[in-house]
Amino acid sequence: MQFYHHPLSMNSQKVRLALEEKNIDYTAFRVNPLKARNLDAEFFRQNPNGTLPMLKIGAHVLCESLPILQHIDKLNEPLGEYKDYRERAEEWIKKIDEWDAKPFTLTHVPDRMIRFFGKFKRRVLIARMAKNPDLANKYHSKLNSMHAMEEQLKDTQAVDSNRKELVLMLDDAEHQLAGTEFMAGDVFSVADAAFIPVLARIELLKLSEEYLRPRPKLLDYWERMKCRPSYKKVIGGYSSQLKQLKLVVPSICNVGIRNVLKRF
Ligand SMILES: N[C@@H](CCC(=O)N[C@@H](CS)C(=O)NCC(=O)O)C(=O)O
Repeated sequence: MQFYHHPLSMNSQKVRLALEEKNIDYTAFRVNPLKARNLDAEFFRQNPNGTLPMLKIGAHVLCESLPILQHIDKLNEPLGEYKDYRERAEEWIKKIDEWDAKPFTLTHVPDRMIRFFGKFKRRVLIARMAKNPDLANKYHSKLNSMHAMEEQLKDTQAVDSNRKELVLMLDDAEHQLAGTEFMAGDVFSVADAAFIPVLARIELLKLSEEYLRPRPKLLDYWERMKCRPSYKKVIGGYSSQLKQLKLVVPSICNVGIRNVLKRF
């Protein structure tokens, strides 16, 4: 099983947490979307969305985190007594998947940074289109989806309703955690693997005071989840500012140099 991911990609984190919690053997390949490696023809040909995560099982390729999670959950033993909570866990992973973290994240990232990486990505897409005519349509769709996201970010109502969706999901989680220790019951399930990265994203963006502090059950759950070896391996290892800088600064340098040399 080959797993293509990036440590800061929320959807990759969901899948990797599930793989770790289930003790499944996999080979991990890091693909850096900041350097537009997800747009390399070799990767793009297998996953024309150019998104992470991607899971390869022999010749079979899965490109969306929700079906990947569902697939992983069926392997070996279910997580804990997950069998008893299957329906609730399934509801949660779908609900979490429906919330698009991109607008929320991007509205908390400096504009200059978004413009810097966005301009580079567009140039890479255009260069790839010319070099790989067989993929031109797919690259074009990717350009369109980038454009749609930029428009969404300008639409304050859309951004606000995306934020409200998150608030509702956190309220539901608070309600759930008042009755159970984990998201789908009293044992760790795939619902927790999907939800932990959402909380990690809130913390990464330094928004815990606003979103987590007012929800005591959620806060307690979050502290418990951070003690798990899977969290420490998948997310905790990258949660310090120094580690994040180590991931992001070389990408900024790489993109800056390629912009100057026009190497896309
Ligand atoms: N619906 C997809 C979304 C995947 C997604 O947007 N992944 C982000 C990282 S978390 C990504 O690959 N971004 C780079 C890009 O879209 O170019 C899933 O759940 O797998």
